Amino acid sequence: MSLQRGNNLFMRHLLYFKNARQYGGISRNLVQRRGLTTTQAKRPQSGPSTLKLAVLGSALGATGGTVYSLYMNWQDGNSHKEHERIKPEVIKEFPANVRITKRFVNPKDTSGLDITLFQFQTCPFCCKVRAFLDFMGLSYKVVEVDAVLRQDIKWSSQKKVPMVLIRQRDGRYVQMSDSSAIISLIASYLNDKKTDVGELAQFYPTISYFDDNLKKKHDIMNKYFLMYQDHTPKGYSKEAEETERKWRTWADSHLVHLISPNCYQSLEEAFETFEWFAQAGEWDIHFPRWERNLMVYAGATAMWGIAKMLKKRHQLSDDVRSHIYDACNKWTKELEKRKTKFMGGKQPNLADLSVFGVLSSMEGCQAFKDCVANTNIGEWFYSVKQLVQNSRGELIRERIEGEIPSMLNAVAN
Ligand SMILES: N[C@@H](CCC(=O)N[C@@H](CS)C(=O)NCC(=O)O)C(=O)O
Repeated sequence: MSLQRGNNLFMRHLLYFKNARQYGGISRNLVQRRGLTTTQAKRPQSGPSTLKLAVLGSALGATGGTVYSLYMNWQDGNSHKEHERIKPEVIKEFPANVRITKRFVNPKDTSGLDITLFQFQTCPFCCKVRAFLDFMGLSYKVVEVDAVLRQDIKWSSQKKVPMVLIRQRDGRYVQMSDSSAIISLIASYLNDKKTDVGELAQFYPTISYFDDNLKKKHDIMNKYFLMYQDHTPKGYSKEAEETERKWRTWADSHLVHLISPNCYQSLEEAFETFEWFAQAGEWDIHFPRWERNLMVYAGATAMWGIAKMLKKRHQLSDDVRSHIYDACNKWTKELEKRKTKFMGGKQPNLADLSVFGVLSSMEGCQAFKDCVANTNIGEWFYSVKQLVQNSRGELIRERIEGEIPSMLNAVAN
């Protein structure tokens, strides 16, 4: 769009320049300013003065055009002020009283990154981020946030998870929200470690806009774009980049909206789902009993209600399973068409990791079991899972004393 706007300005500039020469408007003013009469000006001119006038006219035309362009640019440059554009937050010190619940430590991680992920274990957006961090073999800390009370993100103005704090070179921490922006930021850094992660984060500001219903919304700019600058990875084609972006967008704009209506379609399924969340999120050991139960009962009831609303919003029929089966089939058909194991070819790319992450959020739910039984998603899903697990760091639980219940070890795998 900016390119088009630039072209328009260029055309306007050219037209102005052309008009000034053709109709002599500027030249006439110049003549008057220099104290000549119009009669004098109209006198037949000898060769050199006509040329001089033409040159002066052209110069003024060009200057006028440039000033006009600059004015238009200045106006365009200010138009964004109708909306906000907020840079990522940078905080001086790691927030006090934040409870790190676990760490993944990979001795092979040479990124030098110090990442803390604030998450809900089974939130599809958080699962996406973890799938990416694990696949990349990164070490990171996890703060399991209580979905109801959210004590561990009280310090933050940003109330959604996933959110990360990443240590910059100057020792401060840059805060990034939105699963796709987090993935793009870290992937950009891994591609070119020379640029500080805090500097790269500036490419992902939050902007506000108005949706179709004139409701003010916020989003992160460039969230599906990697900032390669001068270091585009070898063998990367425009087509591959675009395909990756397309399916990453699909994971966020379509696939993810099928999760809640499927996992909470009845109150019974909602409780079952939350019991799986409690198990996967290790709520029994991270939170007191009352808090764990509050999360299960309040969460399941709330989500059962919310899922009905979401079903309507995303125009899903009562047969919600059919929509998620369609989505799984769409994905596997695309792989068949491409004749590749993964969307990234022989290895998963960010689209594979995003789709895998979203689906893994419901791995313990009936909805996922039904997807595996009724579509071909299983083969691809378990291949990605294997690779993600193979490159994941070692799990170290921070706040657990005594023996870890065996069921939790099973969940970690
Ligand atoms: N677009 C965001 C969505 C994040 C999001 O909606 N997270 C949910 C958890 S699954 C949340 O924190 N909701 C709390 C709230 O909306 O207050 C992303 O990709 O990270």
